[in-house]
Amino acid sequence: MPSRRAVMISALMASLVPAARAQIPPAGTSAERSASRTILRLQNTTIDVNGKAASVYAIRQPNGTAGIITDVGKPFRVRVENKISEPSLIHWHGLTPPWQQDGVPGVSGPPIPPGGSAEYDFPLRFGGTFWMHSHQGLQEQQLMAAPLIIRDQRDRPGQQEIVIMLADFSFTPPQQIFEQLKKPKPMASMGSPGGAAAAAAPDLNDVKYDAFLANDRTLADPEIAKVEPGAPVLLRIINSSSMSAYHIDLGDLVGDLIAVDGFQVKPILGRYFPVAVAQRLDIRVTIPRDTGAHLVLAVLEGSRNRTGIVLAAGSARIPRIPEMAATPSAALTLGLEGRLRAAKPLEVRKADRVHTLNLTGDMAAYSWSINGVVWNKDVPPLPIATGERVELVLVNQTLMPHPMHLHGHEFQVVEIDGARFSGAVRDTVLVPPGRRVVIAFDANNPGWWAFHCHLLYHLDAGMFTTLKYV
Ligand SMILES: [Cu+2]
Repeated sequence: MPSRRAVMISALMASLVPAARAQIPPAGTSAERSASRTILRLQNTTIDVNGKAASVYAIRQPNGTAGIITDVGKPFRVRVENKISEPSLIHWHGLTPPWQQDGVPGVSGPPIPPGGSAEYDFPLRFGGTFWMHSHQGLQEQQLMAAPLIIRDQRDRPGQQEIVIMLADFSFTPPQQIFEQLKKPKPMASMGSPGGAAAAAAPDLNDVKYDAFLANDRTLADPEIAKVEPGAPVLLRIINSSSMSAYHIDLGDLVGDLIAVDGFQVKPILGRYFPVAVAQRLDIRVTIPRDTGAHLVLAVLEGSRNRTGIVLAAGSARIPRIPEMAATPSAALTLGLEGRLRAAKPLEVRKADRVHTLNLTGDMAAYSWSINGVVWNKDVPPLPIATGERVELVLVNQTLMPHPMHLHGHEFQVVEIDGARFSGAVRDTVLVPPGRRVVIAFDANNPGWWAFHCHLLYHLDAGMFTTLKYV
Protein backbone atom coordinates (compact mmCIF):
# COMPACT_ATOMS: atom_id res chain seq x y z
CA MET A 1 0.00 0.00 0.00
CA PRO A 2 1.60 3.33 -0.98
CA SER A 3 1.85 6.02 1.69
CA ARG A 4 -0.75 8.76 1.84
CA ARG A 5 1.95 11.17 0.69
CA ALA A 6 2.70 8.99 -2.36
CA VAL A 7 -1.00 8.91 -3.21
CA MET A 8 -1.23 12.71 -2.87
CA ILE A 9 1.79 13.20 -5.14
CA SER A 10 0.40 10.86 -7.75
CA ALA A 11 -2.94 12.73 -7.60
CA LEU A 12 -1.04 15.99 -8.08
CA MET A 13 0.91 14.57 -11.03
CA ALA A 14 -2.30 13.34 -12.61
CA SER A 15 -3.83 16.80 -12.30
CA LEU A 16 -1.07 18.14 -14.57
CA VAL A 17 -2.13 15.85 -17.41
CA PRO A 18 -4.62 17.69 -19.61
CA ALA A 19 -8.03 16.06 -19.77
CA ALA A 20 -9.16 14.87 -23.20
CA ARG A 21 -12.52 16.39 -22.48
CA ALA A 22 -13.93 18.10 -19.44
CA GLN A 23 -17.66 17.56 -19.56
CA ILE A 24 -18.91 19.67 -16.67
CA PRO A 25 -16.43 22.12 -15.17
CA PRO A 26 -16.36 21.38 -11.43
CA ALA A 27 -16.51 24.17 -8.87
CA GLY A 28 -13.60 25.21 -6.64
CA THR A 29 -9.95 25.90 -7.26
CA SER A 30 -7.90 23.34 -9.14
CA ALA A 31 -6.00 22.49 -5.91
CA GLU A 32 -9.29 21.76 -4.10
CA ARG A 33 -10.49 19.63 -7.00
CA SER A 34 -7.40 17.46 -7.21
CA ALA A 35 -7.38 17.00 -3.43
CA SER A 36 -10.86 15.44 -3.40
CA ARG A 37 -10.89 13.73 -6.77
CA THR A 38 -10.61 9.97 -7.16
CA ILE A 39 -8.49 8.69 -10.03
CA LEU A 40 -9.62 5.53 -11.77
CA ARG A 41 -7.26 3.88 -14.25
CA LEU A 42 -8.47 1.59 -17.00
CA GLN A 43 -5.61 -0.84 -17.26
CA ASN A 44 -4.40 -4.25 -18.41
CA THR A 45 -3.75 -6.87 -15.80
CA THR A 46 -3.18 -10.60 -15.48
CA ILE A 47 -5.15 -12.96 -13.30
CA ASP A 48 -4.75 -16.67 -12.66
CA VAL A 49 -7.69 -18.79 -13.83
CA ASN A 50 -7.34 -22.39 -12.70
CA GLY A 51 -3.56 -22.31 -13.06
CA LYS A 52 -3.49 -20.47 -16.40
CA ALA A 53 -2.57 -16.80 -16.83
CA ALA A 54 -5.34 -14.67 -18.32
CA SER A 55 -4.95 -11.14 -19.72
CA VAL A 56 -7.89 -9.03 -18.60
CA TYR A 57 -8.76 -5.41 -17.85
CA ALA A 58 -9.20 -3.72 -14.50
CA ILE A 59 -10.52 -0.41 -13.15
CA ARG A 60 -8.25 0.61 -10.28
CA GLN A 61 -7.26 3.58 -8.19
CA PRO A 62 -3.53 4.40 -8.08
CA ASN A 63 -3.30 2.54 -4.73
CA GLY A 64 -4.67 -0.63 -6.34
CA THR A 65 -8.25 -0.41 -4.99
CA ALA A 66 -10.73 -1.80 -7.50
CA GLY A 67 -13.54 0.68 -8.14
CA ILE A 68 -14.82 3.09 -5.51
CA ILE A 69 -16.29 3.04 -2.03
CA THR A 70 -17.75 6.42 -1.10
CA ASP A 71 -20.51 8.01 0.98
CA VAL A 72 -23.88 9.41 -0.02
CA GLY A 73 -23.89 13.21 0.06
CA LYS A 74 -20.31 13.46 -1.19
CA PRO A 75 -19.96 14.50 -4.82
CA PHE A 76 -18.93 11.80 -7.28
CA ARG A 77 -15.75 13.53 -8.41
CA VAL A 78 -13.68 11.19 -10.55
CA ARG A 79 -11.06 11.31 -13.27
CA VAL A 80 -10.96 8.25 -15.52
CA GLU A 81 -7.59 7.69 -17.19
CA ASN A 82 -7.48 5.34 -20.14
CA LYS A 83 -4.25 3.34 -19.91
CA ILE A 84 -5.24 0.61 -22.39
CA SER A 85 -4.51 0.60 -26.10
CA GLU A 86 -8.12 1.04 -27.28
CA PRO A 87 -10.83 3.62 -26.70
CA SER A 88 -12.98 3.00 -23.64
CA LEU A 89 -15.80 4.58 -21.64
CA ILE A 90 -17.14 3.67 -18.21
CA HIS A 91 -20.83 3.58 -17.27
CA TRP A 92 -21.81 4.15 -13.61
CA HIS A 93 -24.41 1.42 -13.46
CA GLY A 94 -27.44 2.46 -11.38
CA LEU A 95 -26.41 6.07 -10.75
CA THR A 96 -28.32 9.08 -12.04
CA PRO A 97 -25.67 11.48 -13.37
CA PRO A 98 -26.26 14.27 -15.89
CA TRP A 99 -26.70 12.35 -19.15
CA GLN A 100 -23.41 13.50 -20.70
CA GLN A 101 -21.57 11.71 -17.84
CA ASP A 102 -23.41 8.38 -18.18
CA GLY A 103 -20.62 6.66 -20.11
CA VAL A 104 -22.38 5.21 -23.15
CA PRO A 105 -20.31 5.77 -26.32
CA GLY A 106 -22.35 7.30 -29.12
CA VAL A 107 -25.17 8.35 -26.76
CA SER A 108 -23.64 10.20 -23.78
CA GLY A 109 -20.50 11.20 -25.62
CA PRO A 110 -17.39 9.88 -27.37
CA PRO A 111 -15.16 7.20 -25.81
CA ILE A 112 -11.90 8.19 -24.10
CA PRO A 113 -8.99 7.65 -26.51
CA PRO A 114 -5.94 5.64 -25.37
CA GLY A 115 -3.86 7.89 -23.13
CA GLY A 116 -6.75 10.31 -22.63
CA SER A 117 -8.87 11.00 -19.59
CA ALA A 118 -12.34 12.27 -18.67
CA GLU A 119 -13.72 14.13 -15.67
CA TYR A 120 -16.89 13.33 -13.79
CA ASP A 121 -18.56 15.44 -11.13
CA PHE A 122 -22.14 15.00 -9.95
CA PRO A 123 -24.04 14.61 -6.67
CA LEU A 124 -24.90 11.15 -5.32
CA ARG A 125 -28.66 11.11 -4.69
CA PHE A 126 -28.77 7.77 -2.88
CA GLY A 127 -26.58 5.05 -1.43
CA GLY A 128 -26.33 1.34 -2.11
CA THR A 129 -24.49 -1.35 -4.03
CA PHE A 130 -23.72 -0.27 -7.60
CA TRP A 131 -20.99 -1.05 -10.09
CA MET A 132 -19.12 0.41 -13.01
CA HIS A 133 -18.28 -1.18 -16.32
CA SER A 134 -17.11 -0.39 -19.81
CA HIS A 135 -19.92 0.24 -22.28
CA GLN A 136 -17.45 0.17 -25.15
CA GLY A 137 -17.46 -2.85 -27.49
CA LEU A 138 -17.09 -6.16 -25.68
CA GLN A 139 -14.62 -4.93 -23.00
CA GLU A 140 -16.96 -5.95 -20.20
CA GLN A 141 -16.34 -9.62 -21.10
CA GLN A 142 -12.66 -9.01 -20.33
CA LEU A 143 -13.56 -7.83 -16.82
CA MET A 144 -13.50 -4.06 -17.40
CA ALA A 145 -15.76 -3.69 -14.35
CA ALA A 146 -15.49 -2.83 -10.65
CA PRO A 147 -17.63 -2.26 -7.54
CA LEU A 148 -19.16 1.17 -6.88
CA ILE A 149 -20.33 1.18 -3.27
CA ILE A 150 -22.10 4.19 -1.77
CA ARG A 151 -22.53 3.96 1.99
CA ASP A 152 -25.54 5.63 3.58
CA GLN A 153 -27.56 5.76 6.81
CA ARG A 154 -28.62 2.12 6.34
CA ASP A 155 -25.06 1.02 6.97
CA ARG A 156 -24.24 0.33 10.58
CA PRO A 157 -21.04 1.79 11.97
CA GLY A 158 -18.40 -0.90 12.29
CA GLN A 159 -20.39 -3.44 10.28
CA GLN A 160 -18.32 -5.85 8.25
CA GLU A 161 -19.22 -5.83 4.59
CA ILE A 162 -17.99 -8.16 1.91
CA VAL A 163 -18.29 -7.36 -1.77
CA ILE A 164 -18.69 -10.38 -4.05
CA MET A 165 -18.25 -9.60 -7.78
CA LEU A 166 -19.40 -12.46 -9.99
CA ALA A 167 -18.09 -12.81 -13.53
CA ASP A 168 -18.04 -15.30 -16.38
CA PHE A 169 -14.68 -15.91 -18.03
CA SER A 170 -13.47 -17.37 -21.32
CA PHE A 171 -9.97 -17.75 -22.74
CA THR A 172 -11.57 -17.21 -26.16
CA PRO A 173 -11.43 -13.52 -27.18
CA PRO A 174 -14.91 -11.94 -26.99
CA GLN A 175 -14.98 -11.00 -30.67
CA GLN A 176 -14.47 -14.67 -31.50
CA ILE A 177 -17.25 -15.70 -29.07
CA PHE A 178 -19.54 -13.24 -30.83
CA GLU A 179 -18.59 -14.57 -34.29
CA GLN A 180 -19.38 -18.12 -33.15
CA LEU A 181 -22.77 -17.02 -31.81
CA LYS A 182 -23.59 -15.42 -35.15
CA LYS A 183 -22.66 -18.52 -37.20
CA PRO A 184 -25.80 -20.03 -38.74
CA LYS A 185 -27.20 -22.85 -36.62
CA PRO A 186 -29.72 -25.56 -37.55
CA MET A 187 -32.35 -23.98 -35.32
CA ALA A 188 -35.83 -22.57 -35.66
CA SER A 189 -36.25 -18.81 -35.62
CA MET A 190 -37.30 -17.49 -32.23
CA GLY A 191 -39.06 -14.37 -33.37
CA SER A 192 -42.59 -15.74 -33.31
CA PRO A 193 -44.88 -12.88 -32.36
CA GLY A 194 -47.50 -13.00 -29.62
CA GLY A 195 -45.41 -14.97 -27.16
CA ALA A 196 -46.08 -18.30 -28.86
CA ALA A 197 -42.49 -19.21 -28.04
CA ALA A 198 -43.32 -19.33 -24.35
CA ALA A 199 -44.48 -22.94 -24.33
CA ALA A 200 -41.07 -24.23 -25.42
CA ALA A 201 -38.17 -24.75 -23.01
CA PRO A 202 -36.11 -21.65 -22.26
CA ASP A 203 -32.78 -21.29 -23.96
CA LEU A 204 -29.99 -20.62 -21.45
CA ASN A 205 -26.23 -20.11 -21.42
CA ASP A 206 -25.57 -19.81 -25.15
CA VAL A 207 -21.90 -19.02 -24.39
CA LYS A 208 -19.92 -21.89 -22.85
CA TYR A 209 -17.48 -20.35 -20.38
CA ASP A 210 -14.14 -21.68 -19.15
CA ALA A 211 -14.67 -20.43 -15.61
CA PHE A 212 -16.94 -18.51 -13.28
CA LEU A 213 -15.24 -16.03 -10.98
CA ALA A 214 -16.00 -14.51 -7.60
CA ASN A 215 -13.66 -11.56 -6.97
CA ASP A 216 -11.49 -12.78 -9.88
CA ARG A 217 -11.02 -16.28 -8.41
CA THR A 218 -12.45 -19.74 -8.97
CA LEU A 219 -13.41 -22.32 -6.34
CA ALA A 220 -10.06 -24.06 -6.88
CA ASP A 221 -8.49 -21.11 -5.03
CA PRO A 222 -11.34 -19.04 -3.61
CA GLU A 223 -11.21 -15.80 -1.66
CA ILE A 224 -11.26 -16.52 2.07
CA ALA A 225 -12.80 -13.65 4.04
CA LYS A 226 -12.16 -13.58 7.79
CA VAL A 227 -15.34 -12.97 9.79
CA GLU A 228 -16.08 -12.80 13.52
CA PRO A 229 -18.05 -15.67 15.05
CA GLY A 230 -21.50 -14.35 16.04
CA ALA A 231 -21.12 -11.10 14.06
CA PRO A 232 -23.46 -9.64 11.45
CA VAL A 233 -22.00 -9.33 7.95
CA LEU A 234 -23.42 -7.47 4.95
CA LEU A 235 -22.86 -9.30 1.66
CA ARG A 236 -22.91 -6.98 -1.33
CA ILE A 237 -23.30 -9.31 -4.31
CA ILE A 238 -22.76 -7.83 -7.79
CA ASN A 239 -23.42 -9.91 -10.89
CA SER A 240 -20.95 -8.35 -13.32
CA SER A 241 -21.16 -11.35 -15.67
CA SER A 242 -21.58 -10.68 -19.36
CA MET A 243 -24.12 -13.46 -19.95
CA SER A 244 -24.61 -15.56 -16.79
CA ALA A 245 -27.31 -15.60 -14.12
CA TYR A 246 -26.99 -17.48 -10.84
CA HIS A 247 -28.73 -18.61 -7.72
CA ILE A 248 -26.86 -17.46 -4.62
CA ASP A 249 -26.62 -20.42 -2.24
CA LEU A 250 -25.88 -19.40 1.36
CA GLY A 251 -25.38 -23.02 2.42
CA ASP A 252 -25.66 -23.32 6.19
CA LEU A 253 -26.35 -19.60 6.63
CA VAL A 254 -29.66 -17.81 6.30
CA GLY A 255 -29.80 -14.18 5.29
CA ASP A 256 -32.12 -11.23 5.01
CA LEU A 257 -32.29 -9.80 1.50
CA ILE A 258 -32.49 -6.08 2.35
CA ALA A 259 -31.84 -4.35 -0.98
CA VAL A 260 -31.84 -5.08 -4.70
CA ASP A 261 -29.85 -2.95 -7.14
CA GLY A 262 -29.04 -0.69 -4.18
CA PHE A 263 -32.65 0.04 -3.25
CA GLN A 264 -34.17 -1.12 0.01
CA VAL A 265 -36.86 -3.82 -0.04
CA LYS A 266 -38.96 -5.21 2.79
CA PRO A 267 -36.55 -7.89 4.08
CA ILE A 268 -36.97 -11.43 2.77
CA LEU A 269 -35.37 -14.23 4.76
CA GLY A 270 -33.84 -17.07 2.78
CA ARG A 271 -30.79 -19.07 1.79
CA TYR A 272 -31.26 -19.20 -1.99
CA PHE A 273 -31.66 -16.04 -4.07
CA PRO A 274 -31.66 -15.48 -7.87
CA VAL A 275 -29.44 -12.77 -9.37
CA ALA A 276 -29.72 -11.89 -13.07
CA VAL A 277 -26.97 -10.22 -15.10
CA ALA A 278 -26.15 -6.70 -13.81
CA GLN A 279 -28.35 -7.03 -10.72
CA ARG A 280 -27.12 -6.68 -7.13
CA LEU A 281 -28.28 -8.24 -3.87
CA ASP A 282 -27.55 -6.90 -0.38
CA ILE A 283 -27.92 -9.77 2.06
CA ARG A 284 -27.40 -9.47 5.81
CA VAL A 285 -26.22 -12.68 7.45
CA THR A 286 -25.23 -13.47 11.03
CA ILE A 287 -22.20 -15.72 11.40
CA PRO A 288 -22.81 -18.64 13.82
CA ARG A 289 -21.02 -18.43 17.20
CA ASP A 290 -18.78 -21.44 16.60
CA THR A 291 -15.58 -21.61 14.63
CA GLY A 292 -16.42 -22.67 11.08
CA ALA A 293 -16.11 -22.10 7.34
CA HIS A 294 -19.27 -20.93 5.57
CA LEU A 295 -19.61 -20.96 1.81
CA VAL A 296 -21.34 -18.27 -0.20
CA LEU A 297 -21.82 -19.85 -3.61
CA ALA A 298 -23.30 -18.73 -6.92
CA VAL A 299 -24.66 -21.60 -9.02
CA LEU A 300 -25.08 -20.89 -12.73
CA GLU A 301 -28.74 -21.19 -13.80
CA GLY A 302 -29.58 -24.40 -15.60
CA SER A 303 -26.18 -25.84 -14.71
CA ARG A 304 -24.04 -27.36 -11.96
CA ASN A 305 -21.20 -24.86 -12.51
CA ARG A 306 -20.58 -22.61 -9.58
CA THR A 307 -18.26 -20.09 -8.01
CA GLY A 308 -18.08 -18.33 -4.66
CA ILE A 309 -16.11 -17.34 -1.60
CA VAL A 310 -15.51 -18.69 1.90
CA LEU A 311 -16.39 -16.87 5.11
CA ALA A 312 -13.95 -18.17 7.72
CA ALA A 313 -14.96 -17.65 11.36
CA GLY A 314 -12.22 -18.26 13.91
CA SER A 315 -9.48 -20.72 12.98
CA ALA A 316 -11.73 -22.71 10.71
CA ARG A 317 -10.36 -25.46 8.48
CA ILE A 318 -11.08 -24.51 4.86
CA PRO A 319 -12.60 -27.44 2.98
CA ARG A 320 -11.94 -28.22 -0.68
CA ILE A 321 -15.01 -27.12 -2.61
CA PRO A 322 -15.94 -29.03 -5.78
CA GLU A 323 -16.50 -26.68 -8.75
CA MET A 324 -19.69 -28.55 -9.62
CA ALA A 325 -22.80 -28.48 -7.46
CA ALA A 326 -24.44 -31.86 -6.73
CA THR A 327 -27.62 -30.79 -8.51
CA PRO A 328 -28.16 -28.19 -11.23
CA SER A 329 -29.64 -24.81 -10.43
CA ALA A 330 -33.01 -24.10 -12.09
CA ALA A 331 -33.55 -21.33 -14.62
CA LEU A 332 -34.29 -17.99 -12.97
CA THR A 333 -37.97 -17.24 -12.54
CA LEU A 334 -39.95 -14.19 -11.42
CA GLY A 335 -40.80 -15.95 -8.14
CA LEU A 336 -38.69 -13.65 -5.99
CA GLU A 337 -39.42 -10.54 -8.11
CA GLY A 338 -43.15 -11.02 -7.47
CA ARG A 339 -42.55 -11.16 -3.71
CA LEU A 340 -40.28 -8.11 -3.48
CA ARG A 341 -41.86 -4.96 -2.08
CA ALA A 342 -40.10 -1.60 -2.20
CA ALA A 343 -39.38 -0.11 1.22
CA LYS A 344 -39.82 3.31 -0.42
CA PRO A 345 -42.12 2.87 -3.43
CA LEU A 346 -42.71 5.52 -6.08
CA GLU A 347 -45.61 7.84 -5.31
CA VAL A 348 -48.82 6.19 -6.62
CA ARG A 349 -49.66 7.92 -9.90
CA LYS A 350 -51.32 7.19 -13.21
CA ALA A 351 -48.92 6.87 -16.14
CA ASP A 352 -48.77 9.91 -18.42
CA ARG A 353 -47.10 7.86 -21.10
CA VAL A 354 -46.84 4.14 -21.84
CA HIS A 355 -44.40 2.54 -24.28
CA THR A 356 -44.82 -1.13 -25.14
CA LEU A 357 -41.47 -2.72 -25.92
CA ASN A 358 -41.59 -6.20 -27.37
CA LEU A 359 -38.30 -7.99 -26.84
CA THR A 360 -37.71 -9.70 -30.15
CA GLY A 361 -35.03 -11.64 -31.91
CA ASP A 362 -33.85 -14.47 -34.02
CA MET A 363 -31.69 -16.99 -32.19
CA ALA A 364 -30.55 -18.71 -35.40
CA ALA A 365 -29.19 -15.46 -36.88
CA TYR A 366 -28.26 -14.18 -33.41
CA SER A 367 -30.10 -10.97 -34.15
CA TRP A 368 -31.72 -9.24 -31.16
CA SER A 369 -34.09 -6.32 -31.30
CA ILE A 370 -36.82 -4.25 -29.64
CA ASN A 371 -40.17 -4.13 -31.46
CA GLY A 372 -38.37 -5.91 -34.31
CA VAL A 373 -35.85 -3.08 -34.73
CA VAL A 374 -32.16 -3.91 -34.46
CA TRP A 375 -30.48 -0.88 -32.88
CA ASN A 376 -28.49 1.46 -35.07
CA LYS A 377 -27.80 5.13 -34.58
CA ASP A 378 -30.63 6.17 -36.91
CA VAL A 379 -33.32 4.55 -34.72
CA PRO A 380 -35.40 7.44 -33.32
CA PRO A 381 -35.44 7.72 -29.50
CA LEU A 382 -38.66 6.93 -27.64
CA PRO A 383 -40.31 10.24 -26.81
CA ILE A 384 -40.98 11.18 -23.19
CA ALA A 385 -41.25 14.55 -21.44
CA THR A 386 -39.93 16.04 -18.23
CA GLY A 387 -42.22 15.49 -15.27
CA GLU A 388 -44.09 12.55 -16.76
CA ARG A 389 -44.71 9.23 -15.05
CA VAL A 390 -43.62 6.77 -17.70
CA GLU A 391 -44.43 3.06 -17.88
CA LEU A 392 -42.53 0.61 -20.06
CA VAL A 393 -44.41 -2.61 -20.87
CA LEU A 394 -41.79 -5.27 -21.56
CA VAL A 395 -43.05 -8.33 -23.43
CA ASN A 396 -40.53 -11.08 -24.09
CA GLN A 397 -41.36 -12.79 -27.38
CA THR A 398 -38.16 -14.83 -27.51
CA LEU A 399 -36.97 -18.06 -25.91
CA MET A 400 -34.16 -16.36 -23.97
CA PRO A 401 -34.44 -14.39 -20.74
CA HIS A 402 -33.49 -10.71 -21.03
CA PRO A 403 -32.31 -8.61 -18.06
CA MET A 404 -33.44 -5.12 -19.10
CA HIS A 405 -31.59 -2.06 -17.80
CA LEU A 406 -32.69 1.58 -17.83
CA HIS A 407 -29.98 4.21 -17.58
CA GLY A 408 -30.19 7.39 -15.50
CA HIS A 409 -33.35 6.56 -13.54
CA GLU A 410 -34.41 4.13 -10.86
CA PHE A 411 -37.68 2.41 -11.75
CA GLN A 412 -40.29 0.39 -9.89
CA VAL A 413 -41.58 -3.03 -10.96
CA VAL A 414 -45.37 -2.46 -10.94
CA GLU A 415 -46.83 -5.41 -12.83
CA ILE A 416 -46.05 -9.01 -13.75
CA ASP A 417 -48.31 -10.73 -16.30
CA GLY A 418 -51.27 -8.43 -15.61
CA ALA A 419 -51.07 -8.43 -11.80
CA ARG A 420 -50.30 -4.95 -10.40
CA PHE A 421 -48.25 -4.66 -7.22
CA SER A 422 -45.81 -2.33 -5.49
CA GLY A 423 -42.63 -4.19 -6.41
CA ALA A 424 -38.96 -3.42 -6.00
CA VAL A 425 -37.35 -0.14 -7.00
CA ARG A 426 -34.30 -1.13 -9.05
CA ASP A 427 -32.39 -0.54 -12.30
CA THR A 428 -32.37 -3.96 -13.98
CA VAL A 429 -35.30 -6.37 -14.27
CA LEU A 430 -35.37 -9.86 -15.69
CA VAL A 431 -38.01 -10.63 -18.31
CA PRO A 432 -38.09 -14.43 -18.79
CA PRO A 433 -39.32 -15.97 -22.07
CA GLY A 434 -42.99 -15.33 -22.76
CA ARG A 435 -43.45 -13.07 -19.73
CA ARG A 436 -44.68 -9.49 -19.41
CA VAL A 437 -43.20 -7.09 -16.88
CA VAL A 438 -44.19 -3.43 -16.46
CA ILE A 439 -41.83 -0.87 -14.95
CA ALA A 440 -42.62 2.71 -13.95
CA PHE A 441 -40.33 5.69 -13.52
CA ASP A 442 -40.46 9.45 -13.19
CA ALA A 443 -38.88 11.45 -16.01
CA ASN A 444 -36.83 13.59 -13.65
CA ASN A 445 -33.38 13.50 -15.27
CA PRO A 446 -33.64 15.06 -18.74
CA GLY A 447 -31.25 13.76 -21.37
CA TRP A 448 -30.67 10.99 -23.85
CA TRP A 449 -30.67 7.63 -22.12
CA ALA A 450 -30.00 4.02 -23.05
CA PHE A 451 -32.45 1.18 -22.39
CA HIS A 452 -31.17 -2.28 -23.26
CA CYS A 453 -30.76 -5.95 -22.54
CA HIS A 454 -27.73 -6.40 -20.29
CA LEU A 455 -26.65 -9.71 -21.86
CA LEU A 456 -23.53 -8.36 -23.54
CA TYR A 457 -23.93 -10.14 -26.89
CA HIS A 458 -27.67 -9.35 -27.07
CA LEU A 459 -26.86 -5.71 -26.44
CA ASP A 460 -24.17 -5.73 -29.09
CA ALA A 461 -26.46 -7.58 -31.52
CA GLY A 462 -29.10 -4.85 -31.25
CA MET A 463 -31.42 -5.27 -28.25
CA PHE A 464 -30.91 -1.63 -27.37
CA THR A 465 -32.86 1.57 -27.71
CA THR A 466 -32.93 5.07 -26.23
CA LEU A 467 -35.28 7.52 -24.56
CA LYS A 468 -34.81 11.21 -25.05
CA TYR A 469 -36.11 14.35 -23.40
CA VAL A 470 -33.80 17.32 -23.54
CU1 LIG B 1 -31.18 -10.25 -24.02
